[in-house]
Amino acid sequence: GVLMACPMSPYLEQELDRRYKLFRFWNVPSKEEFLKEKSASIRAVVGNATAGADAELIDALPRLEIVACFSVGLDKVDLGKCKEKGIRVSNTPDVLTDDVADLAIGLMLTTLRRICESDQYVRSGLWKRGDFKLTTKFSGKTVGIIGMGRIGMAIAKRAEAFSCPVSYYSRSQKPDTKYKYFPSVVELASNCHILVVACPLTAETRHIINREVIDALGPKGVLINIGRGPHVDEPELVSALVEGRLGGAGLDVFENEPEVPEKLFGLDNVVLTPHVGSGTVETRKAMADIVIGNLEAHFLNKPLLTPVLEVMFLQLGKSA
Ligand code: 8YV
Repeated sequence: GVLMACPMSPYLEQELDRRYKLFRFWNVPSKEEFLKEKSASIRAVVGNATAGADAELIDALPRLEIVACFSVGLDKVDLGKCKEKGIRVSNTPDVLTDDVADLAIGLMLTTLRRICESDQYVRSGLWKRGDFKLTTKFSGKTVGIIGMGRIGMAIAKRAEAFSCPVSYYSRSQKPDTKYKYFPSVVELASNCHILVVACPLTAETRHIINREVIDALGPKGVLINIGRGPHVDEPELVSALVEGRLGGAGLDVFENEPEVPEKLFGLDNVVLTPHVGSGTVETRKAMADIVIGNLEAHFLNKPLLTPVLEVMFLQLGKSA
């Protein structure tokens, strides 16, 4: 059997239903009862950015062999536990990179050019009473990126097309990029106009955007978050925006989704989207096909299409 942790894709559900005994974890009347009865028949968990496989779930599933994520982010999977128990893990990299980078640029444009607010201006008839206020130029603004991985690189490439000087912070300097490296987030924030969070969520990157970073970005600075909500100390962000200590924000992710701090709703220098970075028909289909491909490969004893742990341990110079 395959256990899907939460709803994520009707197409994926349909395809998994055709191939396996699919259990929908969100539909079971009692998770405890379900695990008592069915745990021995579950060999795979399908997770995403909302729910995955934490230590408790992994321990409750003695026959678990693979956690196949319908996401590139793995923060809902206890990777240490999976490694310890020899459970394979896969994600959906690459196919979503363009969409997430597109949305990051879209948030920059909509925040600086106030596109949502000006759309409202037209719809409400206010245009008839006078022209919309002037906004802020995007082209040429300095863009600082936290995390120069696949998504960070794709954002950088796009920002370059808008003549934006790009700099970045990551754990280590990338030998193969021409972008300026800053060894700390505060230095990066002090030296850019638009700061983008594009790194994985880990214990080290939790609240990587804190009061000090927000102050370094300053009243003309704009924060873009297409990573994870917990990258940001949200109450600090909200008070900085409310008090005008930060210029604006374009946010696709939040600390406690789908809850969004209501104080943000009244701010016109903020653009809010409901975690839709990868949310296109094309990309969600491609992500689902990768999940299916990984499960099929696994049950045929073949190498996974997009393995996670194997790759991580190779990078660390260890064997999987
Ligand atoms: C999804 C994501 O929103 O890839 C990620 O890390 O956050 C997303 O693509 C989510 O997993 C869709 O269910």
